[in-house]
Amino acid sequence: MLIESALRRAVQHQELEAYLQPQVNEHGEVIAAELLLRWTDPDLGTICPAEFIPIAEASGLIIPIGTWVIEQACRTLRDWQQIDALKHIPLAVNISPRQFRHGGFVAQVEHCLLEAHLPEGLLELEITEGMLIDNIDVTVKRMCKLGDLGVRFSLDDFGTGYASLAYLKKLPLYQLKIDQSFVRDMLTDANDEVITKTIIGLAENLNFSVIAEGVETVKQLEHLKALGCKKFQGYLFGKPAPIVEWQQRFIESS
Ligand code: G
Ligand code: G
Ligand code: MN
Ligand code: NA
Repeated sequence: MLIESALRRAVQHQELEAYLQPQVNEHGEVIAAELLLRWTDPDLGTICPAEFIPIAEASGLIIPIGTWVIEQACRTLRDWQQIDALKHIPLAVNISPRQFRHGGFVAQVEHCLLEAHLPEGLLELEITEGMLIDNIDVTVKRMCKLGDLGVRFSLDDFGTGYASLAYLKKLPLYQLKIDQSFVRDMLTDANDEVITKTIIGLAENLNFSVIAEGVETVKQLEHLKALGCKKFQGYLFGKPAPIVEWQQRFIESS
C-alpha cells in the first residue's frame, strides 16, 4: 500500500524516468535500444521495476504508466529523426499484459505514432508469453492492427513462459528474446545451453530474428555467436542509462 500510493504520486508528478539500453549486432554496433523504467522515490529510495511493475499491474496504475512510456518512446524516436546517426535506430518498450488487454491500447499507440510522424518499423513492443494464454484470437487481431501501423513485436523472456509452439507461428512476431537466465548459466549448465541453441534454431526456422539478453561476458558472447546468434543485449555492451546520456554516448561512438 505504501509503495502503491508513492507510485501513484510519482506518476502524477512525472517522477518516473526512462532509461535506454543498447542492443548490438555481431560487430558490436548499436542497432536498437530498449526503454527501461527507473524510479527513485524521495523517501523510499530507488525501487526496481521488478518490484513496482507488479504493483502497477495489480492496482491499474500500469495504464497511465504504460501511456507515459509509449509517449516517451515516440517523442524520443521523433527527436531522433532529426539526427542522422539515430534516425534508423528502433526503440523497444515493454508492455504489460493488463496494458495490452486494455480496450484503448491500439488507438493510443496509433495516436502517438501519428503525432510523432514516425516511419514504420521504429517502435517495437516487447510482449511476454503470459499475454498469449488467454484469448489468442483477440491478441493476434490486436497485434495485426498494430503491425499494420508499422509496429514490430518481440517476445520477451522467451523460454520461461507457456507459449506453445503452435501459437508461435500464428503470431505476427518480428523477434524472440532469449531470456537472460539461459544466457547466464549457458556455460555451466548443459540444459541452459541446449535451450539457448534450440531457441536460436527455432527462430531461424520460423523466420524470426533472435536476440540474446543479459550478455555480461566475452565468453558468453563468443559462445552465443558460435550457436548462430547475431544480436545481443547486456551489461557487456552497456547498462541502461538516462536517454540524454545514452544519446551522447551513441553519437560519440558512431
Ligand atoms: O530494468 P530491469 O531489469 O530492472 O527491469 C525489470 C523488469 O521490469 C523487466 O521484466 C522489465 O521488462 C520490466 N520493465 C522495465 N521497464 C518497464 C516498462 O516500461 N513497462 C513494463 N511493463 N515493464 C517494464
Ligand atoms: O524482462 P526484460 O527483458 O524486459 O528485463 C530486462 C532487465 O534485465 C532490465 O531490468 C535490465 O536492467 C536487466 N539487464 C539488462 N542487461 C543485463 C545483464 O547483462 N545482466 C543482468 N543481470 N541484467 C541485465
Ligand atoms: Mn524487455
Ligand atoms: Na527479458
